[in-house]
Amino acid sequence: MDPSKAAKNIKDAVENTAEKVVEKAAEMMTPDIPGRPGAEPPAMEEPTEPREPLPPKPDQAAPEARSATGKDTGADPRDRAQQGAYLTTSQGARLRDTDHSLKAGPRGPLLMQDHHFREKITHFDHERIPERVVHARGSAAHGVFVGYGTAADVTHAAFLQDGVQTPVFTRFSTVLGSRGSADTVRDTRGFATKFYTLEGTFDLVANNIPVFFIQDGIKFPDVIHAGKPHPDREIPQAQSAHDTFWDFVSLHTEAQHHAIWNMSDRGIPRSYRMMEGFGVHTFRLVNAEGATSLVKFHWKPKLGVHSLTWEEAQMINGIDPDFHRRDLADAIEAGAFPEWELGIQVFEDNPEQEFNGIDLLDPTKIVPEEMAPVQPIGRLTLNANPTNFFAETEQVAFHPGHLPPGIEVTDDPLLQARLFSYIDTQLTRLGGPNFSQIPINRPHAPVNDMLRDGFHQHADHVGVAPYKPNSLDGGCPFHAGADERAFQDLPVRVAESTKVRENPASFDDHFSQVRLFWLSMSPVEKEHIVRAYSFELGKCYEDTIKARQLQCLANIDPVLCAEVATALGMPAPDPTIALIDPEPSPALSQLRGAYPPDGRMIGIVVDPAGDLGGVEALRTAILGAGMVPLLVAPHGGTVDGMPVQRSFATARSVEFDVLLLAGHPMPAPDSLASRDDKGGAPSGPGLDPRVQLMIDEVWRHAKVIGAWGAGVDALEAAGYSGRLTGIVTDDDASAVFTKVQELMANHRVWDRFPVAVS
Ligand code: HDE
Repeated sequence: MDPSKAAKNIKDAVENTAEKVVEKAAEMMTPDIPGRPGAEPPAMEEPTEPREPLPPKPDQAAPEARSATGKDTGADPRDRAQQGAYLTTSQGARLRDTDHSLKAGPRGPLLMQDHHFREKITHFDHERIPERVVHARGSAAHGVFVGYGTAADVTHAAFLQDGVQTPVFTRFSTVLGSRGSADTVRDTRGFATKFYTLEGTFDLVANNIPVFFIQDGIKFPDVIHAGKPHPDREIPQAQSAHDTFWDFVSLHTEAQHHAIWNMSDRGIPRSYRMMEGFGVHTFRLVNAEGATSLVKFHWKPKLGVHSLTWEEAQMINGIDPDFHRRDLADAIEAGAFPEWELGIQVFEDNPEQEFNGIDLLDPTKIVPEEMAPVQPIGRLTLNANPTNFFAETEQVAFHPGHLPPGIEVTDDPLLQARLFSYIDTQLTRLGGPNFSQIPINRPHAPVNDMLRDGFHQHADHVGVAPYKPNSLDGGCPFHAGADERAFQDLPVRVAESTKVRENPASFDDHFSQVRLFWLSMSPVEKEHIVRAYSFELGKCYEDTIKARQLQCLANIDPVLCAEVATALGMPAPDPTIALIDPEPSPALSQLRGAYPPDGRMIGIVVDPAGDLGGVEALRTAILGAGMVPLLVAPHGGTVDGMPVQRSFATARSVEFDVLLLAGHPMPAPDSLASRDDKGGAPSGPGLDPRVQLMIDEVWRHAKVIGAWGAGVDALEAAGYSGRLTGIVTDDDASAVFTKVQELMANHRVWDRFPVAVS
């Protein structure tokens, strides 16, 4: 054939295929499955027609358009992003070419005068800023907080009044890992919310654990240095299962309470959407009459508190290290907006600052909810994903000292230290003192400070007298009194005392509430705690450290100690203190009934060669119920016109909350162990080994399984016949889904496995 004709044929064929692929891709783009990367489906060919930048995706929002001094500019927040159809320099000059540097001839050296090259590379060289020293790994969302008005008797904070809507930005995080570390590690989670109130920004910088490792902020570098990777080899990343961590917590025993929470299922949440949040410290509220109360803040998730299993968490770290980040963004994109109620425990502001013998200034202690119920005061809904991770999630700067009138701090020595640390850290991290002028940090209240100049000053201040008193600027700005809603420093009495470096005696009890936590757990939660300590200490090298921590466990509970000692192959010591049995606090357990399944992932295994009747309707029903159906098939593309989200090669059970079997897929051509390691898994007759593996894993992880039609045969082939706990079979998909939903409300099939510890 004439070579030019051949070339044309090939070109036509490529174009036809390209068109088809694009059409197919557009068809397959169901708007309902979250995860779409752009606002519009991409064209196959590189677009050449100049046009304005694409808009953000519908699920995204940017910080409100405020001036550097908090004024609502009324501008579209997107005006801050890139504009116009043409590529420009940072000075706005249009560019002809960004693909070639300016050279002395096509094969010559680069020319120094190439300002575009220098600007592009220089900027790139400086794209990174220091990551947070702790809580480096995180993800965030925009939302709204609505006050219930129920806090009016204890605080005059305006944003808590009935029906007041306040925009918020919430960032969740792990503590120990670097910015690129995996999400589902065993760790505490940060839960920091910036309320842009009209009386000044309020930052509630909370955790998902109500107590902290240390009582005095001066120990923060110690506990963090112990938890971070070893300084010599810089391993392990984002983990507490190593010698330095257990060395510290077994010596500095006030850390034991926080440590048992980490070893419980709270250390491996299923989702940021399924975590409680705790302000940890006691705060002081003041009402309109000037009366004060002491309070602890709580966030209660609408979806309940749920966790991963340890094996799931470990597998997810490899399979989807962004699991929590993706979960939050996907849920919001799918319209399953995460919600929490903000609540307070209220205590009398007595001179001892204690409640029922519990020192309210000791951040290693809780007040059980049975003693002081959590009273709801407002609702948080996260309803938009950030438009730009760096600009918003990375640059947001929280500070526990950002308080509106009506909320004040106490003398908790940990909180007092935090009041210094958070501004200090931003100086390095965000490059100077003007970080509150970065768009995500701009208050929504008018700012009229006398702070001037500094790196990255965005405000163009007027006047000549940024000092007080002055007459040259007409005396501006003026002090505000209580009538003008000024933040008042309460005249709290500080007892006359001597300067000391010591804790009050009431801080000395390091074990009774750890025991309270242990005794409040259900048997299965106790099993998980035993497993977690056994794993973590089993990863330590030094026997001395294991023995020292076993001594701490003996001071918590003899059964816990004995079980972990057995796992470590070490003797269980006797307690060195008298063990007292406190009244358990059921509120500490995560197993507290049924919750909505919003945003859960449902894997549906289909067999393209089998009967697909009911699958399309099932997908619609799952979406209608606020969950996400993911079709899992032997290959990608489509099955019976339905888009496939996972092939057997790409799927892993840990991505799903529930597994539904709509068919009995025979081993697919790529199920050879040489092509897909998972294909080497043992399997029942005529069943793709990857499907068998998924069934085995969801069974092991106590998740609900549903099957109908040939799916029931697949279950039988896999060895799961009969009425097994948490396996639902019925004649059709909709009957199965109804029963599955009932079971899902409890998160897992808790009674699938017997427990040894009670
Ligand atoms: Fe933090 N903490 N912290 N912390 N913390 C930071 O601030 C610090 C503590 C918490 O998403 C840092 O901007 C000290 C308790 C969250 O941006 C830093 C002490 C609680 C976040 C810092 C504590 C927290 C941080 C690092 C002991 C729960 C992430 C970067 C006195 C109530 C916020 C930054 C975000 C971040 C210091 C103890 C929660 C270094 C010195 C207790 C959720 O300033």
